[in-house]
Amino acid sequence: MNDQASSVEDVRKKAGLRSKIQHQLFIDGKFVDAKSGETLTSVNPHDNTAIAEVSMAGRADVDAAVAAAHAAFPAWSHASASDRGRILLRLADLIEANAEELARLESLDTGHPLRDSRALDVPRTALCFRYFGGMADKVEGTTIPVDAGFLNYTSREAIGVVGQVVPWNFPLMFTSWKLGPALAAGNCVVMKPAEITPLSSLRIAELMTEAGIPNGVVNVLPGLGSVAGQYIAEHPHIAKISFTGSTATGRRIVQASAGNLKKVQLELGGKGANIVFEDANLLAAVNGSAWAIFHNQGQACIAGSRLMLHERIADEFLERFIALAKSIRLGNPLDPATEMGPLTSMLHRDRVLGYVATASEQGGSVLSGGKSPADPSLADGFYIEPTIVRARSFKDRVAQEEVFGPFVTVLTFSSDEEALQIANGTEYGLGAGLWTRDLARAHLFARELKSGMVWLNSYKRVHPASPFGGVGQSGYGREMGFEVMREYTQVKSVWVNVDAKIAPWYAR
Ligand code: TAP
Repeated sequence: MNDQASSVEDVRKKAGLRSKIQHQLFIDGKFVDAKSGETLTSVNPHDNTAIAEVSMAGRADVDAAVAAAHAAFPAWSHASASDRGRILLRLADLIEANAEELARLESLDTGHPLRDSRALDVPRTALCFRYFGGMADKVEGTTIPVDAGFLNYTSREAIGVVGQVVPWNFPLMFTSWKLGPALAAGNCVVMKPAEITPLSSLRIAELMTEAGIPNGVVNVLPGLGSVAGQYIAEHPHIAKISFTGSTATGRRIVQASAGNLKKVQLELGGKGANIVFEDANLLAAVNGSAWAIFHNQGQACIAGSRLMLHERIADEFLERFIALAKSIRLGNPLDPATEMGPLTSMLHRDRVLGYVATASEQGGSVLSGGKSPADPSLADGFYIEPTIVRARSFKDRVAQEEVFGPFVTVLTFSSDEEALQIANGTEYGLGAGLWTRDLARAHLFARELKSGMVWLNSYKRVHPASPFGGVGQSGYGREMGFEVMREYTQVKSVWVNVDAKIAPWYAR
């Protein structure tokens, strides 16, 4: 880390933040130090300086949070659903009232350009809490026609204490994706943000208190995945875990959860196929494809990281696409003119650069980027130029593995059959998209793509009302919409003998 590290107060002022940067664990409605006293350093990815020393949760802190959540559960789960909803609606209003602060904090901690944090992360976070605030009293049971004389009805009940592990790529937005539905359904939560990006989740905890969330209902524990995260997955008194992150860690979570047969929901990696056909509107496709991969420096599970071009338009498309990539403005995330910031950690920047070498080793060619920018003002940050690599085969590692950076792998095809074979030729199945004017082809691909989400003539659209999740090695379960309410509730079936005529089974 750079030695120019200054005090958290200096950092706060320099970033234009009015409120204190919260850096302790949030347990039972209070901000507290970790029992061990240990901390981890949150780093500004723009210049590798320290932002804050953040308390680091250990197993004893997880135990304390689980106990607080259990104590809060009976009252929270039995509260009127509209009262729970009202707190989430108030939180959405508070997020909007503090929008600029939250946007700056998120940009400081993650490297998201401020224009993205302002236009996307913060509004989407408020939208998500508002959607699930409205959802709280819309979760209904059913009545089921069974044997004569019986009334059979179902109700959806909260599961209990749920564990949530949030990744570092969209920490603010994913905090709302996880907390919104869990709380609307009446669960209590023990959440671990990623060790490198804990600050916006802690600020949300603070705003939740202001919105009126009872103590213990939400607990936020920054800490290491291998310690606090692993223990949340193992914990015998946590009934469900919702995880977003890599497929490798997802497998570890499943193993750890087996001890008490936790319900598991996994949103894992992806290798999105973004297919441009010969009849596409090229201008729209070039712009949409750049957004698909370069937004958030490509650190998105649904990134369009395989750019598949029909061979007839490939040259013209690439000429325009490369020109656009080269024109993207890299810079300090807190500068509103910046269009691409740094990657979120040094380790991850190095991991992504490693894939440039991998591409060349397998006979691929770098068409643009592939290195850190020459600009000396960015030299201490974790920047990579928008990178376009042409692979030799769709079986090459850069066409199969999730790179998770501003790194797109170009592949070409000559027929619809070949396009489908390439698109479905990975272990992942999260998001995919296509650009075409042919309606029948568009819907045929929508049906045949092995993917949880498909975008036609657009890419990477998300909304709290629309189910989000994958198939294959991209995980199981769905976030968002009515679907996610099934994930955070369990069904009870109640039988009532109204006037059933039951002949005695043991007639005497
Ligand atoms: P992961 O290790 O999967 O990290 C994601 C989250 O899981 C973090 O909060 C992490 O905590 C936590 N975690 C790590 N080990 C854990 C364990 N044993 N039990 C419970 N939680 C655990 O990802 P990474 O190493 O940061 O990134 C590696 C690759 O994963 C990326 O290159 C990318 O391909 C993929 N990734 C995908 C996503 C999405 S949205 N699907 C998000 C992030 C990364 P700590 O960070 O505190 O260790």
